[in-house]
Amino acid sequence: MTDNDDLFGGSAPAKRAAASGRAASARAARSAPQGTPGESGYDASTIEVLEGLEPVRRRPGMYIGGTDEKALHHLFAEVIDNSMDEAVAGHASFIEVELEEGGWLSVTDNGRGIPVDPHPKFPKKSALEVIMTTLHAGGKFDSKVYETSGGLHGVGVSVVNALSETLEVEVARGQTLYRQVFSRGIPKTKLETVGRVLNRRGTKVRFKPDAQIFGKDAHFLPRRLFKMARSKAYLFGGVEIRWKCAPSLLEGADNVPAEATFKFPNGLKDYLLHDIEGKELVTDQLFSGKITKPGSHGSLEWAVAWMSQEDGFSISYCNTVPTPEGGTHENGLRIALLRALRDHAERVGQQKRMAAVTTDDVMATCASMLSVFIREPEFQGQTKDKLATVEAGRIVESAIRDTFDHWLAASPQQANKLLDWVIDRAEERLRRRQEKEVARKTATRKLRLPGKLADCTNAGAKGSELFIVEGDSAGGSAKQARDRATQAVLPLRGKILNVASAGRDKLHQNQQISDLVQALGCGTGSHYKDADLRYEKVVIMTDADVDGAHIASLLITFFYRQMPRLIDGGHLYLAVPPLYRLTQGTKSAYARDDADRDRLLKTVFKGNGKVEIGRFKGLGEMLPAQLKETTMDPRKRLLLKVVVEAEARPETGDAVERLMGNKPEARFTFIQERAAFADEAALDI
Ligand code: 28G
Repeated sequence: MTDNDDLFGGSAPAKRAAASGRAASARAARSAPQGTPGESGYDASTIEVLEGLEPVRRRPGMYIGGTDEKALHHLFAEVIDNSMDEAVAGHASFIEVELEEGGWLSVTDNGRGIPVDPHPKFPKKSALEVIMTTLHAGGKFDSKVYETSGGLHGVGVSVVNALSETLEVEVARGQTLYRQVFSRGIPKTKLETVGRVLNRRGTKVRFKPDAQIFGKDAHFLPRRLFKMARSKAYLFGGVEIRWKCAPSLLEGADNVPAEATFKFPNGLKDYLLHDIEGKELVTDQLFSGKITKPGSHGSLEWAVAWMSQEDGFSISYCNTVPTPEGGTHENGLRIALLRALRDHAERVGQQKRMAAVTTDDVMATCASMLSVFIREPEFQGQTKDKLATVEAGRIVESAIRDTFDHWLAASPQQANKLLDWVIDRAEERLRRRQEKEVARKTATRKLRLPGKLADCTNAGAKGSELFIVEGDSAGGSAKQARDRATQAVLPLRGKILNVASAGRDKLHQNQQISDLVQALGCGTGSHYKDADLRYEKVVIMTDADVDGAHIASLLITFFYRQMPRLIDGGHLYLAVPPLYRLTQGTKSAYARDDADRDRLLKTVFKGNGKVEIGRFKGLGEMLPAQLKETTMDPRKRLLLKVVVEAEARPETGDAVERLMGNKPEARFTFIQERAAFADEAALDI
């Protein structure tokens, strides 16, 4: 709201008051010059006149949070809160609320009555008129009394006046009845003396909200008013609330009587018992209490119960105004309950199990009600529904901790039941968190699959295949050619790292290798787990040329060194893509190498005219349909299984080291020894 200070005219205190409610106006006014107190202890000069009501009508939302149903009912809260102030201060014992036909609502208290003596600065105006027609002029500056003020609450009855089509005030004071009528904040009559009254005192405000502001269909809801009124009686045991509602308005409103009287000397305890009626409890006794400090500073009342089948709730109030967002007082309660339970756990040797318990565990199934009375409360939050006064937290915490200590000590059986209950809640929470973590880990493991992997949709390893493909373009063809359900494709760019000559660090830093390891899911080296392998077959699919052969040998080396059991398990295969396509008229066939080509020429295509021979430069050159037909389709393809034969085992390790290891001399020797066998085709580049 402070951002909008410039929207308000008037003095600096006026701006401040407008920004933060009546508490601010009270502070501003306390430093104003004091007049001579009159016989009632009140002098109209203590009222600092702030400003007129035009801003309220212009921007109602700034004062009551909107113009919706909630805002409408806020008018009632504002009026009844003024009566509650009078009651809590000990000057009123009852409050009457009446909803009439035609949308009129009236609130009456038997307090001292709003002062009617003339205002010194405006001798023609009464204090009442000033209170009713100026913003924030209604502060009670005597700091011995409560104020409901704060945030949107306590904006003052003048706001209600400004937003009412008509508002009538009656004041019975000094055995005289006074009356004044306003319309949209403007006096319609002077303050009139109606006559003498002998057994009436206090204030009555009767008003009809302005349809221009709230809309012509807006109306008070009996059920809502009824509950608001009743809660006030629970919150202050010293007040009686009388409810009356025109029966014609009660059609459809279930459980709202036309007339009722509320007085709850047991206050919040009764409130909570009413709220949790029929619910199964952990301990058969409530934990409730009330601390009233003389001088009415820092009083509090609370009632707490633990339910065994229900989620908990916390309802709190400050000066009988609801604080649905909690705040310092609620935090004080939570901490007090936890700390007292900790102390108890220590006494019974359960501190270890108790260590994990948090306030959330304590409150999880706890039904709590807390009401504090403090002077000049401060509120925060968007809707000013949260108590911010730090002192309130301290008062609540120390008071409740002490009393809860006693409560626990007085009934060890109950105390232990409760202790077990909260510890169970904490353990359950930890268990749930762990389950969630495991679930998330599984999820992220899935998510951490390399981006280039086109995984198959079948979940299990059984029947699924991973094609490791050379190059992105071949990868693209393979992705189109595959059977999505069972075949996954991982394209690798260029030559992969030679694991036989690279150090461990390099191995772990290599993106291609780590993509491959992640896609397989089975781990490497001593961490290899066959059960975690995500595919039944791992197929190396490279071009049918020397580069392809090199890449294949690098991959086989990787598997041999890092996942020998994958090879032993018979999971590793080489795809055999064709090198040639032979066509003769409508007849066509594929040949995987020169020998195959010659064989086909001599058999299938023998004699019948010219045979066209096409040579694939790489897998990427093949149409997806061709790739599927020749290399990937399980019904037509040829796969070579990579095996290390038992009798060749010792030499294999040796050969891999010699050919792929980091000693070029060894490789050179090998090549020299075999040079005679090297066939020209193999050197064809
Ligand atoms: C019926 C609907 C709402 C109220 C009172 C009583 C006094 C009061 C209200 O005084 C001005 C300025 C600072 C104290 C207080 C009367 C003291 C002596 C009151 C209400 C006075 C406001 N005599 N009852 N305002 N302050 N009931 N009910 O509004 O010094 S408002």
